[in-house]
Formats: sequence, C-alpha cells, structure tokens
Amino acid sequence: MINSDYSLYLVTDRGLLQGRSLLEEVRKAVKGGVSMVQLREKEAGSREFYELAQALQTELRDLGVPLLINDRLDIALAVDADGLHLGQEDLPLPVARSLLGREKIIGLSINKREEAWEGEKMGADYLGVSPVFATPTKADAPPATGLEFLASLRQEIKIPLVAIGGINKENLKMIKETGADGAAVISALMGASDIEGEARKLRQIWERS
Ligand code: TZP
Ligand code: MG
Repeated sequence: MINSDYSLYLVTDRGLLQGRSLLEEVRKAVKGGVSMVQLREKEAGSREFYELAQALQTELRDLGVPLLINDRLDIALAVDADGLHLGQEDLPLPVARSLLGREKIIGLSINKREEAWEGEKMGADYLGVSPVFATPTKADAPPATGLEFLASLRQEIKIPLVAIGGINKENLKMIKETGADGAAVISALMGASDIEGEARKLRQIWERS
C-alpha cells in the first residue's frame, strides 16, 4: 500500500531551476519535508520524460515518498510509478484506472464543483483544486477558485483535497484552515535557491496551523 501523505506536495518544473539538478533538488526538498512529488515537465520529449521519471522513481522509492506522473499514463506504467495526475483534458480517469489498477494513486485536477463530484464518483484518490489563487506558473489555468470554494468543497467531498496555485509561506496557513489535506507548490520550492530550507519552513507552517 502506498503511503499517501498529500500535505506538502512538490510539482516539478525544471524551467525554474536555473541549471540546478532536478534529482538533487527533489532530494533536498524531501529532506526539508516534502511528502509527495509529481513529475510535471511540459517541455520534455518522451525519452527524456521517461529517463527523468525512472531516475526519480528509483530515488523516491528509497526515500519512501510517492512519485506521481503528470498526464502520461504510458510513462507511469513504464517506470511503475506510484501514481498519475490527470487534468480535465487528459485521458478519462476510468481508462487510466483500468490500466493502472486500484493500488496506484490517481489524482484529478478540478476547478468546478461538478468536476469534483464527478471525480469522486469516478474513483479518483484525490482532487487537485486548481488554481486556488491566481498564478503566473500555469498560463492556461482557469480562473482562481478562492479559499471559500475550497472550504465549501471540504463539506461535500470525502476524498482528499489538494490545493494548488499561488501557494506560498504567506497563505499556506489559510489553505490548511479550509480543511484541505495538502498543498501543492511549484514556484515556492522550485524557484528557491535553498529548497531544503524553504520546504522546512512550509512543513513547519503546515504542522503548526
Ligand atoms: N495547476 C494549477 S495551478 C498550477 C498548476 C500546475 C501551477 C502552480 O504553480 P505555483 O508556482 O505553485 O503557483
Ligand atoms: Mg494534464
């Protein structure tokens, strides 16, 4: 059984690393308190994506931290990743489930109440509420849902909710207070020169809120 701790969820973007090594930065982030990692590399070709996924999966399995693959079911299967994260435009969740099986984690991005209900009904393991705040990191993101949406969803949805979009040290406490199970971040960690220190700060805020 995979340990599903969504509390501090790192989503990768090598574009923000300014030449730093992805593997090394992820290792440091985990040391600082990241509990889950999603490989999301929009610019990578299939071969490169596969090689990154393989290297990360080997590393993270040793550290006991799950690796999810963004969008690419084939890559998730090829490296026996712990799970897959799907958007509304990606493969239908039931199709991914039938190929990955019950044991793997499948997450779904949602921006609307109906998408959340449907995701829960289809058997998602968690929902990525996206984006909670406006963010420059994802240019094609739908409008921000805001905190009230997240809090109200918490009353209706039983599966874990992970907030994403514009989350940082200043607003993490408010995310926790909605009852969300976790916060996913890209720039707050991938853009930090001391990723381990930043992860530790976010972890502390989460634990103390
Ligand atoms: N999906 C919704 S918002 C987002 C994704 C991938 C980007 C989140 O990045 P950041 O830098 O944490 O706002
Ligand atoms: Mg996608």
